Amino acid sequence: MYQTLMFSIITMLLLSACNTKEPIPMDLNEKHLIPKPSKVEATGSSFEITAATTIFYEEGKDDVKGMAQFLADFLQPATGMALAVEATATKPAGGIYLHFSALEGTNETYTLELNENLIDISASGEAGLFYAIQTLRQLLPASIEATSKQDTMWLLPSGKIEDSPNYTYRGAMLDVSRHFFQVQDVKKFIDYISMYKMNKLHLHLSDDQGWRIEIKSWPKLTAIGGSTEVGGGEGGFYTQEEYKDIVAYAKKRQITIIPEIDMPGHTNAALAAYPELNCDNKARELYTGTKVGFSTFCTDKEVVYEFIDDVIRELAAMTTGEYIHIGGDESHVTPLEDYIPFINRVQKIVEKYGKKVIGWDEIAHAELLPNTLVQWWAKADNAKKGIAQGAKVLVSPATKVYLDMQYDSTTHLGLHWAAYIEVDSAYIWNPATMVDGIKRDDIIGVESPLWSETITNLDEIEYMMFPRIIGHAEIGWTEASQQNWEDYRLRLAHQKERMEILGIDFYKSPLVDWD
Ligand code: TNX
Repeated sequence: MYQTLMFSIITMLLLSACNTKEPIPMDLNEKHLIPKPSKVEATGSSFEITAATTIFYEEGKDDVKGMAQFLADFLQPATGMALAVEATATKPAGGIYLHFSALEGTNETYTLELNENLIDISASGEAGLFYAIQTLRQLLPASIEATSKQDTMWLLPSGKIEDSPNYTYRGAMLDVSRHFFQVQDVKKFIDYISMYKMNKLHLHLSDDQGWRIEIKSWPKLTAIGGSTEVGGGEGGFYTQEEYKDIVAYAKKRQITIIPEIDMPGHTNAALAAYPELNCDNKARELYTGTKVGFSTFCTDKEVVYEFIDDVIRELAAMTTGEYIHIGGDESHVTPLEDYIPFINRVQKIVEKYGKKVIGWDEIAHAELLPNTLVQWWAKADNAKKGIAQGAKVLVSPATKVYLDMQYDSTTHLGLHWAAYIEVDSAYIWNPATMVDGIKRDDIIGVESPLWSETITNLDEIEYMMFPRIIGHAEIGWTEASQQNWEDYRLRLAHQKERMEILGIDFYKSPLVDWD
């Protein structure tokens, strides 16, 4: 009797020791991360997040504390655990530890070291900590994305990840002019792109069909110019308060908002609101179709520049980033001899308000100010003209990154004037070798625009962006030499469950083995 009792006690002790102490083997290399990190070293064991796990942050560093709290908030819904967030002056023995350290690279560089007791997250800046958290997110079961408590073990494989982005500018663009999208949809878009370590959101705030940002000194821009959209719907606009809220929400996720006011073409909405911006002083009719290239500001009227000065002044005051986008594309009815001095003058207005200029590749016809970026979407020759003037290029070739391009001829949304872009085509290209004369050093980064002539709601946004945008994120982040389609398509398949749990309506390309 005594022996049997002792035996069962010992067995129970051993078993419970196994349960709590013996770590479960896991392989970090099987985690299928996107974007692929610079360096991954697996050590074969695992870390488990439990209710007892504390998230420590480096004492006295508010930025680090903010990220620690962000992580705790992220983990809460699916784990059902409100993890403690605590300051520490020294490296703790166990838990999750976020801190700054001087890493070689930029403030986006991070290292993530996981062993059985500790997850050590270090970066030289807040952005790096945020990206480490996004990686950690992909190391957890996909059910971490759920909005309610899940019954699972929150295990992460052990090892070390050292990671740093290839390009400093990794962005997406949302056209809120052709169809207007509510603040909550823009925030979702921000959530999605920040998951894959993108850091810029370019908002196309004005076009022929709608003016979408409140400008207090020219109120009819939104009252009239914001009152409709493609197809004749009710349109809409962001008040300055709403816009600032978007900027702040994005900033928390390490995303800079780049506002675009497209000019001198793509301006019908403004021309409908204020007759004096037209050469004939006659207000234009509001436009709800999808043609391009028919409108222009009257480039030799002084009131046009007073107007632009006011708009840029108000916009710059709400812009935390360094860039304002001035459009400049498809000004088919602005003679080149008017277009060039116009772009020259508008650049100076942007500079006066302390911001740098981005413009679509046509602006390279003008005299570019130092620091102006040329966004190459159509003509490589324009991009090269910019490079010849010392400008850097933002790479957005319509044939590769335009998210409004259809996947194939059966896609029910989108356009196909540039190409059909299947998931492989969106991934298999290199910005730095696409054409002769545009080299790695000329390029600041990559941006994927989603034009919204045919896109009317968040579901449709998701369907056109996913999964192509994930590939674009990898092109921006990962060294070109580490990119490989066969390897990528396997990793992409593993994003399926995560996208499903997030409620993302994505295109199930036949080129990917989703099951
Ligand atoms: C071209 S891209 C445009 C946009 C359209 C888009 C549709 C660019 C600078 N201009 O005005 O929305 O094609 O794909």
